Amino acid sequence: MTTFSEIATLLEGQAIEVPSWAYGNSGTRFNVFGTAGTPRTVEEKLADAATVHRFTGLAPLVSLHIPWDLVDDFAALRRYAEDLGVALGTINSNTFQDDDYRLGALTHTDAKIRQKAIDHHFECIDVMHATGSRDLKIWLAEGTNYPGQGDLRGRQDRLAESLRTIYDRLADDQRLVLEYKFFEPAFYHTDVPDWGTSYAHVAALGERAFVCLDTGHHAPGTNIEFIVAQLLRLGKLGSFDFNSRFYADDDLIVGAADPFQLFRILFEVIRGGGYGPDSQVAFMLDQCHNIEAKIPGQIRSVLNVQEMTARALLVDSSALAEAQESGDVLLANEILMDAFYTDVRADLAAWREERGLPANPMRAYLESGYQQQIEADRIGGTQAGWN
Ligand code: AOS
Ligand code: ZN
Ligand code: ZN
Repeated sequence: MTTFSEIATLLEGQAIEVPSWAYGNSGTRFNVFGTAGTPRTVEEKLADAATVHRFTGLAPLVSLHIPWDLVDDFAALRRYAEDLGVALGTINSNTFQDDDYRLGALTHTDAKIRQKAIDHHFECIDVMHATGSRDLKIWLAEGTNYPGQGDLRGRQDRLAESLRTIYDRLADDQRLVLEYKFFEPAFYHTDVPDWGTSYAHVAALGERAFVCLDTGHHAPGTNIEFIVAQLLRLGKLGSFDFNSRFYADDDLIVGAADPFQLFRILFEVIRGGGYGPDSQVAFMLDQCHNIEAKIPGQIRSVLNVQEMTARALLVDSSALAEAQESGDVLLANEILMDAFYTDVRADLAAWREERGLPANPMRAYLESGYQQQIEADRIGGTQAGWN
């Protein structure tokens, strides 16, 4: 059995990217609840994200969404973030809130609408130059609701052409990550429904195009860690959108619904070389805190990722390989489960203290007075949300 002290240094440098929209209001189509202290501006979202990083040491990057986080001067926003101790990360495009895209954006039959969606991505790339972001993340809400509504094949061809135009606009140090989702908002077919479709497109684009795996975007029962292993094997896993789900795309706190699944995913990430200083994989959260407090919700999330990373690092990989090769089914399973069942919370608390971080970031935040301060300060204005 590997011990915690053997993996302690491997936990250093873990960087989780938090989404700006996690700090704004969100909800379901039934209601969006407002909460006291919710940011009104991008700067206030960054301040909250920087607070998560200050208490955990785990979240040095903030992912932005265009147009929700549109500002006049992104270079100034970058300096503002850096002064707070965080950097601006992935830029997310949005082709799902414009009436023009009712029947598609990058796949639309009308060349003018396709060009409008392409131009939006060009704008995102301009933002990336100012923010210093590496990744352009594309999630498409495109698809159809009824059989026969669209030409499935023609839509793929138009998508490939639009993606090519966007990809060719990227600078040499920028990447495109293409997210897939099996349904919603379209209910019959989705144009990028699965990792295979995303892989086919990014493989055709070139070496700076990758797949984004959102853990909530699969049919129930899907073996997500297998997809992780396969994409890493192919060199095409670019990023995660971590969250957890009970039913569909629930966007709940990562590790809340199924910590064992998160452990299995992280084990394959480590096994496949996706973890550590040389990794190409961005560990993003894609979550919404509809009813719970948002900053503690994000603190809990990054701690859950760290905890399951530590447990996955504890797997005795040489003993596991030996058991696998000798065909010892039960021993191999036991070795994996031993690591999963190891409670690392006390070790992680000590690890944090040694590094000048609070042993219990959640409690330290609640006692810090930050929440009371933002609730007192953020009066008036319009609270940020999915707009
Ligand atoms: C939508 O279901 C996806 O998960 C996207 O990543 C989405 O764009 C994100 O939640 C907000 O930008
Ligand atoms: Zn996502
Ligand atoms: Zn989603």
